[in-house]
Amino acid sequence: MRDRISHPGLSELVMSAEQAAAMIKPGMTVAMSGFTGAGYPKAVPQALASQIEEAHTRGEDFQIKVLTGASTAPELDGVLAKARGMELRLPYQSDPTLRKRINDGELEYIDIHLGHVAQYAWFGFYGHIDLAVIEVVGINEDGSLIPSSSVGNNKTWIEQADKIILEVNTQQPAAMDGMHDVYYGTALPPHRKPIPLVNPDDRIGEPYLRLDPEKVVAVVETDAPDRMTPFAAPDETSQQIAGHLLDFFESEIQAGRLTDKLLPLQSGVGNIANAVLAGLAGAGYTGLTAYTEVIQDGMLELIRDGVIRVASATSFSLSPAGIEEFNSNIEFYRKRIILRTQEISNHPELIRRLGCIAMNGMIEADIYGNVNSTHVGGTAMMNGIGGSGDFARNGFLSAFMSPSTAKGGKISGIVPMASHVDHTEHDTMLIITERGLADLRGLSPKQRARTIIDKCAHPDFQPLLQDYFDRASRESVGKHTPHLLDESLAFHQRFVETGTSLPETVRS
Ligand code: 0RQ
Repeated sequence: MRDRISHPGLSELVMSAEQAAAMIKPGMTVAMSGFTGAGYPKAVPQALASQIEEAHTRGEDFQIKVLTGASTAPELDGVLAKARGMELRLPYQSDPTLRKRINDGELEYIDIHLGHVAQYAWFGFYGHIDLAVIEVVGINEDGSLIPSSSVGNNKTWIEQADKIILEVNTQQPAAMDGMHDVYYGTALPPHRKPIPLVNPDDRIGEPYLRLDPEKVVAVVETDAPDRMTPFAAPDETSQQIAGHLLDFFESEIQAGRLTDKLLPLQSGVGNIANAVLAGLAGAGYTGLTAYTEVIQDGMLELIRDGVIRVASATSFSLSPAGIEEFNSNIEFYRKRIILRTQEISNHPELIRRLGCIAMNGMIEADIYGNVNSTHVGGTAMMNGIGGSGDFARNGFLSAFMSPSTAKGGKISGIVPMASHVDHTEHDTMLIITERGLADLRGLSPKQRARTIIDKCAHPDFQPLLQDYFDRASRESVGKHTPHLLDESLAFHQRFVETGTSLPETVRS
């Protein structure tokens, strides 16, 4: 272990997670590492959760504000949520216990474009950051840090926090040394300069995180792996959705709007994104690029097989099998993978310059193409907007994908009016379900509605949507984007009242 801590002064600060956690006090704003279940601190949050539970047993208040890169894992969000230890959380989560607390109204959750978080911290929008808890692979002799399996917002947290606790994790492959690219050229307006990245594989920064060793108050040694659930093999619905997108790519190549190298791919999280990657594997492409957030097992396979020649991301989320594959072929992957800060991986300037192809999941789309990525029934938080908005608004293409129904067919993925809007009609170009792909480019609202209802709606809901649109087209006050306001959320209200969005006449 000690060969992972080469800085003499910092090796003196090694202590237990309990001792380190005891420095975190009620009311503090604590910024932690972690992005989509990778590179989050494994020991200090658990020790902190125990201390919070003890304080609550004594009748004392103890809650903190927690900022991260994106979602973490049960050892961070799970334990702190269980202990009721968070009064505020941002910018993204996917933990079931935390989700329940958020939706029970027990804490404040702020859902933010992941590419905005670092700059908002620099603008001072989140107030003062008292302490940062950051997982690293190692500490170099000069005090610089070898980042872990995610870079996320760590640069910003390290620079902004008064005090720093480092977790040095020996489970993270030492061979990741050299794969990161930390850009130090960001500035605050009005002093910003163009970011000098023009290809997904450009290196514009440094492999290490700079550190002021004076700010470090504790170093904790850990050896627990990232908690990665292996991906399930894509189901038939996901394969059909992926198939529509791959057919679309072919037709775009035929039309001369894309080449057979496509454009840098951004792939979201979940089953469908995984199916798209699996579909690409068998589609005959070579030498593609990815400019995305997360390198998962599927992406690693595409790199191994030469389908993707280089992938840029901010997080390295691999299953145990993926880590083994990575470790066994480290020299190969080192040349083909770059991990950056999330303000660069998700930067609008770069996504627009590169012309990324954004491919993300959704909860529902309405007939005009407004997309809800976050709120079930308009009120309950699922995960968060994540990076989907960073890529959708600025990409060359933006696709949103979902099965045409949820909850065993009781809910339609296509609705008259989205119950919450994360991506407006102006940011969504392709809506895809297993039924088909709606290409909305160049269409007016009414043309979009006809296309979405025709191509994407499930047959159980298609006549209802068509009837709504027909009546709205006749009766709506404004005829540009026709709606029947008192009926526009009827699908959602019916689900709340009866457990299905289908009206009784259709059910019986
Ligand atoms: O619930 O798990 O209880 O069964 O939502 O749905 O179909 O498994 O799809 O895993 O791709 O997730 C939008 C949530 C889709 C995801 C979302 C319920 C459904 C199930 C999951 P259960 P599926 P996915 C890059 C980009 C925002 C962040 C993002 C997401 C659960 O894609 O979080 O894009 N996106 N980041 O039953 C009620 C509906 C529903 C519904 C689905 N209409 N009504 N429930 N569900 N549709 C990565 C990062 O940013 C980090």
